[in-house]
Amino acid sequence: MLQTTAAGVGNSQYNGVVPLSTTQQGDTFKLVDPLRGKGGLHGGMAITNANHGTSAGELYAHWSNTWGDGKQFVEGGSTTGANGQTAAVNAMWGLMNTYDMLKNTLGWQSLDGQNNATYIAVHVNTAYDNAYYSDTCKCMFIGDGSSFNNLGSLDVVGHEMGHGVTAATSKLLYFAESGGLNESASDISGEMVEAYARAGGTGEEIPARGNDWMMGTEISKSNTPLRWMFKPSKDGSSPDAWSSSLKRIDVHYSSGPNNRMFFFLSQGSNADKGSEHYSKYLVKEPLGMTGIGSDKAYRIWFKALTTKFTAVTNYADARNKVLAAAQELYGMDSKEAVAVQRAYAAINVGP
Ligand code: ASN
Ligand code: ZN
Repeated sequence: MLQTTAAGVGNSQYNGVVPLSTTQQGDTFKLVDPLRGKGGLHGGMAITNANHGTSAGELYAHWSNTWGDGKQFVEGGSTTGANGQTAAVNAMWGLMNTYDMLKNTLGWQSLDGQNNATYIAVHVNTAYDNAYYSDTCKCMFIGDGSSFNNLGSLDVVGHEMGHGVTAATSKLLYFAESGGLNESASDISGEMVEAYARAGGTGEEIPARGNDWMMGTEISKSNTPLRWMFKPSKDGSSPDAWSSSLKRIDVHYSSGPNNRMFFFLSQGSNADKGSEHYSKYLVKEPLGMTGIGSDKAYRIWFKALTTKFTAVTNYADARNKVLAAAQELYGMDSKEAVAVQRAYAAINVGP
């Protein structure tokens, strides 16, 4: 049967009413976006319904092109209907914005740079409190949450898609320091998606402001993020700076110093951010520095991650390669290259 692209509307849980591209077949609409990514299992970026199983499940199909009620999925259905589509809207909004951010700002197509479509399965398992990327299917799985809200916030989807980019490029091993950098690459991705989407999702630059520099604020039921990029130690487990014991801790904690480096690179290390919520955590570093903004910071980071890092890149190697990327993009003695050195020095890596 003929399939056509149809404009749809979704009621998301965290971002209000959002536009969606859907695929119409007869009088059903699937959450397949043929405008973003080619091929794959579904012929475009798609959201599937695992329906509480652990495999990716069936594509959503529905009689209308209006999706979800914007409320947390509860066992057995959505809060006002029986379809649980809000989780699919959340996931598609994150997926669309990640795709658009990478393409419109960096010219990077899909996760692998080759524009191969990916998809996200929602309602994975029962009351599942996690989300993850699988390099086997090159797709993502998102839980409904139990101690968390639905895990499909912009930063979490951007984080998981970031794992797809890393898996297709440097392949940073998921343990020791390379694992911390892998996790940090995903946290950076999550925050850049958040900033990009909040600014309208169409620009060619990542705005300097707009994201909260905390991972998972919205999915928390107590408004407590999973990670604080500007002050990683606020979680009680992540160090703020590199040390030789970093290689022995969980990758979700050894990501902390690099997250903080990226925050400094983008926003600077001085408490000059007026009323923004993180300003109170910005102490003047020994190497006090001015940020270069998220757009430049992310271009530099992304170039290093995708063209210079290897599977065994550690913090010292990352510092040299991020610096090389800054020098290639902006010049040997550019202020951007100096900012990279200062940002890494501020987390105890390099001179
Ligand atoms: N949500 C986690 C992550 O992407 C899953 C994991 O531990 N790999 O980091
Ligand atoms: Zn991760």
